[in-house]
Amino acid sequence: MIVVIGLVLVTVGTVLFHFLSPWWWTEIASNWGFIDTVIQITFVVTGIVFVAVLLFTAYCVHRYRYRKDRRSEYKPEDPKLEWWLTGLTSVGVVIMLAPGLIAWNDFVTVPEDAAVFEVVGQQWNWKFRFPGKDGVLGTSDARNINDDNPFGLNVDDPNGQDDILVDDSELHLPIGQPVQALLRSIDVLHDFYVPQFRAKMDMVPGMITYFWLTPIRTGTFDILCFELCGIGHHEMRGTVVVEAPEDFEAWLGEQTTFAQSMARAGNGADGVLSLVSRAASAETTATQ
Ligand SMILES: [Cu+2]
Repeated sequence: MIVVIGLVLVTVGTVLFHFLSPWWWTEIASNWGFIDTVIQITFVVTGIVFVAVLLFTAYCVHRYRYRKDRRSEYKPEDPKLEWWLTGLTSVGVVIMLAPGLIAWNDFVTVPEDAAVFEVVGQQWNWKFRFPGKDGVLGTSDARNINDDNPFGLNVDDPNGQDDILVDDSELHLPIGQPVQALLRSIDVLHDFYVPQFRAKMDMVPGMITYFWLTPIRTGTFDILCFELCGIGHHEMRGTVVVEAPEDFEAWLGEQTTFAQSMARAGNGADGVLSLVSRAASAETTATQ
């Protein structure tokens, strides 16, 4: 009897905890409400199975408890019951998987009016790039990466000259505008994740992955790396500020373009000085 009461208590306790728990999702800040719905459908299906299995076990423990005058019956197969179980399990699996396929299809089908920006992941920080006035991101190559060109843009690609470089872990996005995030890693696997957006995607060296979203709530949200990427993984964090379009434009206007950053690095006393100091530090490293 103790076992029966224990099983019933675990069932009731778990269901109550699910509904009364103070730990629920953060408030959603993107158009991906359907992804929450998909997870809730999974909760319902697995919840029903969980409750049914535990209560059935409790029932059996009680109903078929040991009695001296009773013997168990040997019944290795029951085709009718097996058909029922196979059928119900299939229905449950389809209910859980089908909405996910729809959500995934939406997630990777980028609307035509989506603006584009790039996220670059690197042990252990984030960088962002927006196309300039031409609306086109310049091409890049990991082999171009150096201190003056941390994004590895192709110097002679005209599309890249006006690209806006954000060499900082704070990203800004305008509210209400669909955006496509192009994701690039320049060392190991990372994963760009903003919990409030309900959106994340792996970043794989040598390839460009993507997803899209429309921010629907202003605020400042955490960006997390969601793929264990080395000893500093836990501190690979950033922030995304969702704000009014005019505030976003103002912020964008304060950033440096690729042409400006190259001009700064290559010309003038500043450029020469940085070259000298780099040569000096190379020497120190060599003599160490
Ligand atoms: Cu990472």
